[in-house]
Amino acid sequence: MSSTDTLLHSVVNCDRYPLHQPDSLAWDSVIAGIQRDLATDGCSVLKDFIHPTQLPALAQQGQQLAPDAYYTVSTVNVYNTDPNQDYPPDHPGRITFERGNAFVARDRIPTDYLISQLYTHAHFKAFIARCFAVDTLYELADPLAGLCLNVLQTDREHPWHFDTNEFTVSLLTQAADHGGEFQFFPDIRSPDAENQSAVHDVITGKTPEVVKHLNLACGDLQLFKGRYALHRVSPVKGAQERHTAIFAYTPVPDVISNVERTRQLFGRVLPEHYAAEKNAQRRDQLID
Ligand SMILES: O=C(O)CCC(=O)C(=O)O
Ligand SMILES: [Fe+2]
Repeated sequence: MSSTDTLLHSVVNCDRYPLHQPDSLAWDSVIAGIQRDLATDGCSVLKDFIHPTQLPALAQQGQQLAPDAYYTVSTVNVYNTDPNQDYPPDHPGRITFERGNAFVARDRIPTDYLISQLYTHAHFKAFIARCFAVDTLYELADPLAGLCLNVLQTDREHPWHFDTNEFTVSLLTQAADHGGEFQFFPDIRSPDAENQSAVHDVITGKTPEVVKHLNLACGDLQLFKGRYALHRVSPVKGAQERHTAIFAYTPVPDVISNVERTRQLFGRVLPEHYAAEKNAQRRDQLID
């Protein structure tokens, strides 16, 4: 077994998810199931993805990182745009929430931590790419985003929003005692249609029956189309923080987040962000 396979076997539950055998029949069959979930639900949960022997280390490394998160409570709308701009009266962009989750940036996460090893592993990236039916997925070139730990303390929530990134991959490293539930409405918008009235109804609680709920455990991996699904994490209750590793990949290389968003999420901006802003191009016309 090569050293990269040994690493994979020690971190991932390879009996169930044969990442070490790309293009094998077993690999294809697991991926076919995930693609079916993504097509029907916009989301797939890979239960027990992490090898059971690693769960204590996974949680403990998250606890070690959490104090390094950028803690701030901000007023946001679903699009993470300025809610005071000129939106029409019933536009969901006018509705605001308190965003209280905190991110640990990539440059604070040691490269030998489990989540770093996974994020950068060639077999993991190839597997995730195939799940989302793209040829290649790249790590962000962003020194802060790309790999983050999302920390939700007691009474904090990550309110309704869309992601900037099309593909979202997350791993629960510590569940809350109560609350902290992931909720979503898949494919509520598409690159050609915002579907604002449905968004408005979900975020104002008029249509609770259309919202899906996930029951995640430590070590479950979640694949998700977060640019088109409206989603949130409900308020955490009880003393234990909720932690998730967020792995962001893109189908094109060299992606770096914009200056404003970087400042909002991490409370700091690096020279790479300013440099990238000069060459920024939009890939769709969605609000954001
Ligand atoms: O922590 C989670 O489960 C979801 C995080 C999320 O939606 C995000 O980081 O955009
Ligand atoms: Fe999100």
